[in-house]
Amino acid sequence: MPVASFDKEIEGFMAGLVKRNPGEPEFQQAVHEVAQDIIPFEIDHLDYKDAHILERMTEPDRIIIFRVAWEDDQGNVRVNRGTRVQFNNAIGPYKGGIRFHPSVTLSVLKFLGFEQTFKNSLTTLPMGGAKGGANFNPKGKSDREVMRFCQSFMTELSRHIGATVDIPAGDIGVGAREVSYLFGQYKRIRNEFTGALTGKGLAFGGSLIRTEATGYGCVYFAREMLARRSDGLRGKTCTISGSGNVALYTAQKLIELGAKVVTLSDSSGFVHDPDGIDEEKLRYVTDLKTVQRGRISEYANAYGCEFHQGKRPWNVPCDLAFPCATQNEIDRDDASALLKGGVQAVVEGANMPSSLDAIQAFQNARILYGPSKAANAGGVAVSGLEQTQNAMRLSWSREEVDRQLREIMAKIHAQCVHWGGDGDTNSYVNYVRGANIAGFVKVADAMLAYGVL
Ligand code: NDP
Ligand code: 2IT
Repeated sequence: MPVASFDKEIEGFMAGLVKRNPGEPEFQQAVHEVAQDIIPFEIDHLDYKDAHILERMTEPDRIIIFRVAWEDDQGNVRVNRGTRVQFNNAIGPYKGGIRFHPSVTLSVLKFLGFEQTFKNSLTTLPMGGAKGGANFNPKGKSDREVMRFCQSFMTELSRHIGATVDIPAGDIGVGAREVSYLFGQYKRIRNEFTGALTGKGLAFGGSLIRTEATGYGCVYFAREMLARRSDGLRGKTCTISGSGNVALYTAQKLIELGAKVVTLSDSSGFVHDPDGIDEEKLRYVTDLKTVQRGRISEYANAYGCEFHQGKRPWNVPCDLAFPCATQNEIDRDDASALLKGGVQAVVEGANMPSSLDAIQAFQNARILYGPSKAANAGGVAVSGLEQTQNAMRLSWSREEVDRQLREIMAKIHAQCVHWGGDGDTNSYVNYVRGANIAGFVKVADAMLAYGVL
C-alpha cells in the first residue's frame, strides 16, 4: 500500500480515538506514535486488523477512580482524586507504577498505562500494563501527612489489586517512603503478606537493584545501541534531565562506565558542571534530593557552577542525552538544539519525554534514538524479578539481579533491531518501530487466542 494511504488510515483511526477520548492530549500522542507503526504493519498481518486488535488495545480494560480524603498536620480535611488505569492483562497481571504529582490527570495515566502494556511485553516477562496515581503533591508535606495520604489512598486501592491481579510500584513522587506506607496499609487491610507492590524495602521483600534498575537499564540499553556501531560510552559527554530516581542512577552508571555527566535538573532549572559530575558530587546530589529533599540549585552553590533557572539542559552540547524527568520535556526546538550541539544518541529514561515532532527530527537526522518503552523498561523488569523472588520466598544477590537486568536489556535491544532494522547488520535501526511492533505482537497474539473479549 502506498505511504499516502497509510497516512489516511492513521488519520481515520486517530480521528475516532480523539472523538472517544476528548481533551486527553498525552493519551492521544502516545497512541498516535504507536498507530504510525502498527497500522502499516497490519497490512501484512490482516488477522490483527480483522480482529480490531489495535482498537481494543487502546481501550483500557477498566479505570477505577476514587476519592482520597485525609487530614493535614493542622487538622484540615484535604481531598484528592485517586485513579488506577488497568489497561491490559492479556499476557500477565496488571503491572505499573503510581505517580503522585499535581499534574496527574486521566490523560496522563492513560498514556502511561498504554505505554506500559508495550513496555512490559518487551521485557519478555509475563506482565500486563497499568498505571495509577493522584493529583497529590508530596513536596512540602511532612512524613506524617504523606503517610496519612498513602494510607487513605491504599484503603480504596487495596480492593482492586493483589499479587496475581495488579501489582503497583513507584513513579514520579512515589519512592521508597511512599511504597512502604502503601505496602504497610495493604498488608494491614488484606491481612496477607504477598508481593502486591514492588519497590519494597529490602527488609520486607524488596529486591536488590530495584532502586537502581531504571537508570542502570537505560545505560545498558545505550551501551547496546552504541556497540552496534562499534562505539562505547567511555569519554562521552552526557546531558541528563531530572535528579530523581531515574536520573541519579543513570548518572551513577554512566560515571562508572567512564562517561562524563555535565547536567542534572529539577522542575526549577538545570545545573551545568563542565568539569563533570564525579562520584563524590553525585553522592552529594543523592543526599540532597533523597534525604534533604532539597533543590538542584544548591548543587551550583556547593560546587561553583552555573544554575539556569527555568531552563532545560538541551542547549548544552553533548554526545548523548538522557531525558529522565517527565513527559514532553523535549519539543521540536529542544530537538534542534540537541542536533546542533552534535548529539549522537537520545536515550529515554523518562516516559514519553520527546514530542512527536522531536522524534521525527531525531529520525530524520538518523541519530540513535532509544524510545522510553524500550530504554526505561529495566525498572519494571526488575519489578518482575522482585515478584519472582517473592513467589519463591527467597532473595537473589546484587550480581544475580544485575546480570538478569543486563540480559533483559540486551534482549529488548535485539527485539528492536529485529523489528526496526532491515536485516542488514550495519543499517539504520528505527527503534521506535522496533519497540512498537515487538511489544504489540506478543499482546496481540494473546488477544487473538482469547477470541473476542
Ligand atoms: P522522581 O520523582 O524520583 O524524580 C522526578 C524528577 O523529574 C525530579 O527531578 C523532578 O523535579 C523532575 N520533574 C518531575 N516533573 C517535572 C516537570 N513537570 N517538569 C520538570 N521536571 C520535572 O521520579 P522518577 O525518577 O521515578 O521518574 C522520572 C521519569 O522516569 C518519569 O517519566 C517516570 O514515569 C519515568 N520512569 C520511572 C521509573 C521508575 O522506576 N521510577 C521506571 C520507568 C520510567 P522536582 O523534584 O522539582 O519535582
Ligand atoms: O514507568 C514505569 O515503568 C515505572 N514507573 C515502573 C513500574 C513498575 O511496576 O516497576
